[in-house]
Amino acid sequence: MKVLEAKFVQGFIRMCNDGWEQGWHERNGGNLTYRMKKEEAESIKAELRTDSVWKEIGTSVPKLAGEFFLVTGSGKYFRNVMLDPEDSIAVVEIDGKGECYRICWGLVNGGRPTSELPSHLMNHEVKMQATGGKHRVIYHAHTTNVIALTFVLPLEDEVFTRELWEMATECPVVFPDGIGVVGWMVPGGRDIAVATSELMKKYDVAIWAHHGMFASGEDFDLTFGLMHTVEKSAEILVKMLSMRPDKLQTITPQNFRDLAVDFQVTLPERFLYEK
Ligand code: 2HA
Ligand code: ZN
Repeated sequence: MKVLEAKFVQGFIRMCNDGWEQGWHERNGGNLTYRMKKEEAESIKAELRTDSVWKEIGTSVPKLAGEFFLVTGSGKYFRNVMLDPEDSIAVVEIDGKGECYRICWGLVNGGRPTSELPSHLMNHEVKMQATGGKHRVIYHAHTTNVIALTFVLPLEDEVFTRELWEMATECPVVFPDGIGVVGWMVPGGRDIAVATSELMKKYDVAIWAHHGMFASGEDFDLTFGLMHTVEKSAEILVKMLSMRPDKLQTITPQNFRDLAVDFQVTLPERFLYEK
């Protein structure tokens, strides 16, 4: 099968465009990676190169040895992915040790996989283990309202989780485990990758202060939907805080406990503190 005709490739391209249309991908902002199923990699094998050079990932992901990923390119614009996918995205293979990658398809005009490859791959490794292989998508976006909130809320998992849960009833059902937050760090390197992947052991979402968000999920719909839900809730919080700094009424800790029973989710008590 042609790479561009494969359903997972079309889903990937559509998600890039969805993110662009949301306004989360100014210039070359954001990145997306997908861990391919064995049969998906097999289905496009005829079109994959095996002669490109192995390059260092910049970190070690031994559990991802031999996996194939679909990734956005460094310096590439989400805005262009739909128009020219072969220029903007790539299929990469991880070597037998989990230390190097090589480009097997795409980036036809040159370039490298996303600058956040270390963070993406470390998150993939953690989430693959934590979910028994179910999670396949890692998505990084520059979500406007979440970024704005990192200037005015304490950078604590409990505060972000609780405030975002309160802004929309669906939130505790969509992300019952909560949200992690890392303070400002230099992007692109191993340190921020380690900090983010630590949070991903507990959560499906991590916020990078003054930068954006990382989300993990099983497929494109769930992962985009998660990012969208968190950012929508952040938008409501920004609007609420702009109208008046205090709430006249809200969803209470007991309301959350009642919701948890009916929707059969476990909401950790550490997020249901008295204010
Ligand atoms: O430019 O979003 O974090 C890509 C990025 C880096
Ligand atoms: Zn970024």
